[in-house]
Amino acid sequence: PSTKPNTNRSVTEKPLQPCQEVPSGLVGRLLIEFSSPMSMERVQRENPDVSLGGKYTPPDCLPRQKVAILIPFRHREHHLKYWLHYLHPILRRQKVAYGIYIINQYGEDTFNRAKLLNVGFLEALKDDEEYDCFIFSDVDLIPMDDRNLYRCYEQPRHFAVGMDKFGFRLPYAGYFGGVSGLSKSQFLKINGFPNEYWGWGGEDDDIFNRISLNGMKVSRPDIRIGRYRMIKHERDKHNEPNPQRFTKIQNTKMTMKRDGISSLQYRLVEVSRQPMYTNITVEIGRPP
Ligand code: UDH
Repeated sequence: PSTKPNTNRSVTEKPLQPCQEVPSGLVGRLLIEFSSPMSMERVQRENPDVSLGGKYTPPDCLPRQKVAILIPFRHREHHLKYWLHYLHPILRRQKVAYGIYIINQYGEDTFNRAKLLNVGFLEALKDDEEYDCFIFSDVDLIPMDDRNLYRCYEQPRHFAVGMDKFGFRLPYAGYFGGVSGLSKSQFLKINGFPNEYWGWGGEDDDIFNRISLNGMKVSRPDIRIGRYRMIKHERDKHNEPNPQRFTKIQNTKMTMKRDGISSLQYRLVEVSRQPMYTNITVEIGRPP
């Protein structure tokens, strides 16, 4: 008979237990900086347990949720490297089962953050129908504390409560920008995000309105824990402030029924699985 040790987990080990509500390996406050150069090779080297497409599952416990992290994107490769460098290790310590999806707007027409995120919701579910939690993150926002747990909650979650550019304070009570998260059912209850906000601004307020109008309430981490660093940048081309945003957010109650995930139209250009993320390039049209 063989004397080799039995390495088959199912024979030698107890079945996996559910992951702890608050994981034990968290470190708390983190040092986040963007001055040392970053490369995708380094990110790959330091995250060997992330599998193709930017997927990860904790090896030592059963995760309670499956989280798709969706990032609206165009021409921000430099920011993406830092985001992946910081977030993969944080999410691993948080014992999250996750996949990272970059939703890349094709062409040079006006940017549309919320429509890209709607696309991300459907495309992530096409990739893996088991996702039950969706976290929407700007590519330039890094959490400064790993106790800010990237998962879904009883109520829609706003994670980015204290950004450095706002003096680590919530800029206004109804702010829902930067990083947010909704369960699949919360997202569907509000008919997803609006598709009709072209250019910068307003779409996050519209989402906040959708949540309130549907009888839900935003939940947030403690201000001391929900701190973020933003990578400094100039305004992008083709993402000018949208002058219609002030009137549009007055009309969410009327528009949300027809404008949302139910009315989403787009043309998928390419899905490409990179080692640290899945890239989804999509044509979403242009403002009328
Ligand atoms: N995004 C892109 N490419 C673009 C535009 C936006 O990837 O061309 C994504 C990216 O994930 C970004 C998010 O959309 O983090 C939000 O866009 P933003 O970073 O432009 O919005 P923010 O409010 O900045 O952070 C507005 C411009 C501030 C200029 C300040 C000059 N000092």
